[in-house]
This record gives sequence, structure tokens and C-alpha cells, in this order.
Amino acid sequence: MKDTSKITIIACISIAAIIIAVIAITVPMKNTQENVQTAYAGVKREYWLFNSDVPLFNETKTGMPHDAFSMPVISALKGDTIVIHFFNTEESTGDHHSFTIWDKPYNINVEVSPGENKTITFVATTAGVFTYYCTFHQPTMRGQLIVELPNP
Ligand SMILES: [Cu+2]
Repeated sequence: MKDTSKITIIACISIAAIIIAVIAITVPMKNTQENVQTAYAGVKREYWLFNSDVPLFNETKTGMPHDAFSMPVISALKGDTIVIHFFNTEESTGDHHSFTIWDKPYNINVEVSPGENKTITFVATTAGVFTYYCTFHQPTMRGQLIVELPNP
């Protein structure tokens, strides 16, 4: 093989390697930028929340209800509108549940009857960590509303 052919092959391989390296670096960067752009505050964040229970949980032995929220954490950025569709699936047992936040400035207390669902809408006006409760099933049925400050 002539030297010029070898040089041409080496040049082609080098150019291909550079193109692959540029693509490998820029494609993940583009995805990261898109992820950052979706983290804006002031958007609607919608959640579907159910009552749940822990199987094989001995309520008599532990002295606690087996009930829990299907979501132990609801998160948002300050300024977001939070929409929670809360379902009480216990049509057969007749159990009531509630979604309740007493921590200021939030003041929410929505009760759902057996088999009922309700939509709870509020604006996350204050950043912080707030506990949401079911007033009927304590201390087990609770979760954390986490409202973070958006990036400046
Ligand atoms: Cu409950």
C-alpha cells in the first residue's frame, strides 16, 4: 500500500473519531439543557393520590392503622399550582379519609367518603416542608409536601 493511501485512511478514521466524539459530547448536553428548561416554576403539577394499606400489617399488635397514602411525597416549586385528585377506594369497608394540611399558610382539610374522589387545587405560595395527614388514620397515614424555591 502506498504511503498516500495509508495517510488517507488514517485521516478518514481520525475525522470519523472526531465526529463521533463531538456527537457523544453535544447530545447529552442538549438533553441536560432540555431538563433544566422544564424545571420552571409557576406551572400546574397534577397528582393522583389514593388511600393505600400495608398488607399483613397487624393493627391490633402494633396499635396503629394499616392505612397509608399512595404517595408519601408531593413536590412542587414555589408558585406552582398543585392539583391533587384524591380517591377513596374503600367503598366496601366504609372507611373515610382526608387530605389535611394544618401547617401555615396552607389550610386544607378535604374529606373523601368511601368510593368518592375529590380534586384539591391550591397554589404553593410558601416554600418549605409541610406534612399532610389523613385525620382518620394517625400516625401512619401522612406524607410530606415539599415546596422548593425555583432556581434564580
Ligand atoms: Cu385515612
